[in-house]
Amino acid sequence: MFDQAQSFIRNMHEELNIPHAETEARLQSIAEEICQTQTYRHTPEELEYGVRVAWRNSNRCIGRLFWDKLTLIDRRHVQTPAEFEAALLHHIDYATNNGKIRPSITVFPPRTGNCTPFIILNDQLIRYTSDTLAEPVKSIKPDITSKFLPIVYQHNEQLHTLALPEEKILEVPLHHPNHPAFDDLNLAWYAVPIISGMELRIGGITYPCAPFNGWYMESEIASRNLLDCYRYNLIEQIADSFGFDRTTTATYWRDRTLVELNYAVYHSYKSHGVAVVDHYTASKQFEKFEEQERAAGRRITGDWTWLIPPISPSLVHNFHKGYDNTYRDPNFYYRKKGCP
Ligand code: HEM
Ligand code: NRG
Repeated sequence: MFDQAQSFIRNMHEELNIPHAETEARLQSIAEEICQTQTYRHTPEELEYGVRVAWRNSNRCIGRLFWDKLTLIDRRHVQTPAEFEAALLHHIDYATNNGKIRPSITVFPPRTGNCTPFIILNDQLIRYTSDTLAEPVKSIKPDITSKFLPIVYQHNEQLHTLALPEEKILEVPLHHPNHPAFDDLNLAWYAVPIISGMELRIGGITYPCAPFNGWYMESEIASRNLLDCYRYNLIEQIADSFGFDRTTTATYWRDRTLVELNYAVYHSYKSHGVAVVDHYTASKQFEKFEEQERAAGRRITGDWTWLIPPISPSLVHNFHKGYDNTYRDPNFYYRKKGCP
């Protein structure tokens, strides 16, 4: 643990131009703390820098230009389910901000030894129910009828559920500026993606519960969530609402549906006052991030297979270059399934 702590503290102090004497003193105090307690506590400044660099190091994320604007909500002191639930609802409120979404992360207590105070089983705080998805949840809590999945979390080996108050969840009705028949499908998506199934690692400390959010890129909803055949699988209904001829592939009805749906999602979020980015702008922002990192003397890492957008990938610069997919800490990792 000390080696990882040392590497984190040295990088941080070098980047922030902290005097050498302070670095040595901090390392000495961490060494003593680890000797006495088998762990150490990040200062609020270390935690803030750590979460921001974890985002900067997220190889699959095209949104990293804004890495140093991430808001940290420090909830390492939370002990009871009531405090935990209040903190989750606060995150939803603070991040949503009536549509002017604030990239934020709430950090709950770290793992110490074998003890994990809180973990969330949902992969995002806000997710829709469906008949099949709702079954396992109903077996735990039969009275759940909400359109959103309850949050299921573990605390002291016990499972708890938190039903989300619907009025707290901002949603965007989907419409197409030129196709009223599309509006009649009455589709909608939630405003804020809040990833809750990943653990955060900083300087040898693991935070198994640290939900974070930014805003959506339009293609996450339009190209993937609504069209993937193993997701909502809506390509035929949506193509029909646009009036495309589905009798032959030669009409390009699938491709045209994908483009028009991305256009509809983007304009629906914009006209509803909810932050969203189109894939072309996101890619330009990522190019700027690459330049910024180069200028700061850092080598950027990335995962090409995730960085290219699932619409017109060859029209953006990412497609035409390679990325080094080495994982550097601080970073976010999937928790092993079934293992706190
Ligand atoms: C993945 C965009 C903010 C960390 C992604 C993906 C997109 C994206 C498009 C790929 C998702 C997929 O294909 O399923 C954005 C945008 C943001 C943003 C537009 C707006 C600010 C953030 C923030 C963090 C973050 C604030 C962390 C503090 C990640 C991570 C992944 C990811 C860890 C990989 C998730 C996984 O492996 O499942 N992001 N992101 N992003 N992003 Fe971001
Ligand atoms: N594709 C997923 C969300 C993954 C992360 N995307 C972001 N993250 N935009 C989906 O729900 O469609 N973020 O922190 O903003």
